[in-house]
Amino acid sequence: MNPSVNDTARTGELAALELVAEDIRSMKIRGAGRIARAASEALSALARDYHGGSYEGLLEALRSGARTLMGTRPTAVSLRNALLMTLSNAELAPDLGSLRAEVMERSSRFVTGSLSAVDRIARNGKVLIDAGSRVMTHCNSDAALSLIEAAFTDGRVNGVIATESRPWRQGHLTVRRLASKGMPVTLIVDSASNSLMAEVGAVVIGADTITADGHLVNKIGTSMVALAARNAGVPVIVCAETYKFSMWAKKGSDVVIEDRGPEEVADPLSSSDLPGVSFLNPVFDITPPDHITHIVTEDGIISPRDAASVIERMAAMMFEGGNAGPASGYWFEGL
Ligand code: RI2
Repeated sequence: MNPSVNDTARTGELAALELVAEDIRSMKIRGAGRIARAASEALSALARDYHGGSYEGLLEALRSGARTLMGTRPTAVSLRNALLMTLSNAELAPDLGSLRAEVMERSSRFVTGSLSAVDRIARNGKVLIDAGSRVMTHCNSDAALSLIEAAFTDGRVNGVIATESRPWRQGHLTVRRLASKGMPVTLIVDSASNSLMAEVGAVVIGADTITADGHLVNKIGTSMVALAARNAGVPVIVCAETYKFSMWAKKGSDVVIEDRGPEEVADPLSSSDLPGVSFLNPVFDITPPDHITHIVTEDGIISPRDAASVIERMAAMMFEGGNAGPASGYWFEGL
């Protein structure tokens, strides 16, 4: 278990993975599902391209790569689950060839499953939208937009109000995508969401993390939109693949909320134009289960109160019969 740290092949392969990590850190790759798939594929590429020739060397490179990827963005549990689903128990493979094959196979299964989960969420959840509704969405979620698009095709959605989603303005991605599909779509600033809530029949949003007690961690501003929806009696539909549920967070405050730089808030000024001003840039917030009507997963529609049962099933699957055993612990030490 002591591979050479000077293994140049290994260094090269980790350099490729570091580029993916940097794209995730800088949000060139973003969205809870996309970062999960990119991270899993980076481990798969590491396994594929490893030329060090030693089983222990590949194991250690994968572990180091997983730690690097895990350190990119702290909030979305999709990232941690993707790494574990790609690696968990892979170390039981008896030799280098089978370890490589096992990691590549697990990654491919994760990526395929993740993409098909988005389609299944759309199919499962579109029935929750009453025919001819206008809906509101916040930020840019592949899962939420897929549901909205499926409901539009069925005549359930007749228009979308999309928040800008400061500071990154992911709402621009949302309106471009929906408009390109011929959907009537209106862009608003985040602070207009309460004023316009009376005009919508449902709020449809994505998820970065769901805790065991049913709290939703999602893009900053989500809790404000959900509160406004609850006050107006508008249902809040959360679209979340099962790997967005957290085995590590019993409650909302167990989730680390990512803080990003002041330049994202100060924009279009520069923070140096504002001497004496301090900045806070939390990019996610926590919505309580009472403000969520439904969570749509690839396996069906649940109440936020049933989040723990999704987590139990996922843990049982990940650790084959619910028995994590010492083998899976290998990765947990690093993640
Ligand atoms: P999908 C995004 O985070 C948003 O919070 C969005 O709701 C969530 O990921 C889910 O995205 P960011 O990466 O997986 O833009 O549904 O910070 O696409």
